[in-house]
Order: sequence, then C-alpha cells, then structure tokens
Amino acid sequence: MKTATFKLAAIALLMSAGTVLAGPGGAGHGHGDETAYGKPGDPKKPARPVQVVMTEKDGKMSFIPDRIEVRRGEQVKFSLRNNGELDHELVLATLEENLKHAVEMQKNPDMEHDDPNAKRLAPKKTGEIVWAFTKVGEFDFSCLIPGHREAGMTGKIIVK
Ligand SMILES: [Cu+2]
Repeated sequence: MKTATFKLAAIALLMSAGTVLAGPGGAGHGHGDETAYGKPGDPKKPARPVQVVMTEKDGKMSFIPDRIEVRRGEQVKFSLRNNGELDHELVLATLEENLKHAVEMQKNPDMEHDDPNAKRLAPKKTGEIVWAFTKVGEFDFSCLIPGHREAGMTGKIIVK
C-alpha cells in the first residue's frame, strides 16, 4: 500500500516537474538520447561487463569500485548489486547534473527514477545499466537518496 502511494506521488511529481526532471537529453525529443556523458547502450551490441556493489559499513556508504576507466566508444554493462540494508541507487551523469539532481532529491526523497542512466535497488536486489561512453571526460555516479552521497556513495568514471 505504502509503496503504491509513493509511486503515485512520484509520478505526479515527475509529470508536474517534467522539464526540470527530464532524463538524459530530455529523452524523446528526437535527437537520440545523446548526453554530455554518452548515451543509453544497445543491449544487442557487445558490452564490457563491470560489477558495481553498493555497501554500507559503520555509517559509511559506498560503491565498489568507485573509480572506473573506460575507453571512448566503449559500451559498458554495469551489473549492480545492493548488498546493504537500505535502498540504494546508481545515477550516472555529469558531476554538475548529479549535484543539481541531489538538491531535487532532498525536496522529493521518494522520487523514483526510470531513466536509462539510473537504477534504484532494494536491499539484496540486482540490476543493470547498459551505457555507451561516446565522449571523453570525467563523469560521476552517485546514489542521490538524501544523505547517501554525503556518506560516501559516489564514484568516478573516466573516459579516455
Ligand atoms: Cu544509497
């Protein structure tokens, strides 16, 4: 019951704040889904598998690993696993976008993501993100649930 209510609230929020919260490149506006940090991957094409584990220990939260190097043009399949006791998410973006998004999340902590660059997982659950890194640069992945990034849940992707 509770979850359903949250979901409805999240949907209502997403609808009312569409422009602010639109996903990568404002998905569905006709220019592909190319973003400053690449684009959603094609599951039919080969991808380098990368395991990322979400953990909590002694009040610290983290991603293991928290630094991933990628070659430009490489497609990566992130296999995510939440080993913690709380919900966690991985949101892939530029650092600037993630910091902005974190502020939105503080206002709407129950906001849920259904974007190709993000995945939220309940404890002990697994999930996947397939992403094509088409641009060189340093990018961010963070858990934007309020307090989690601050507790250490953030990492870097370096595309060379
Ligand atoms: Cu988290």
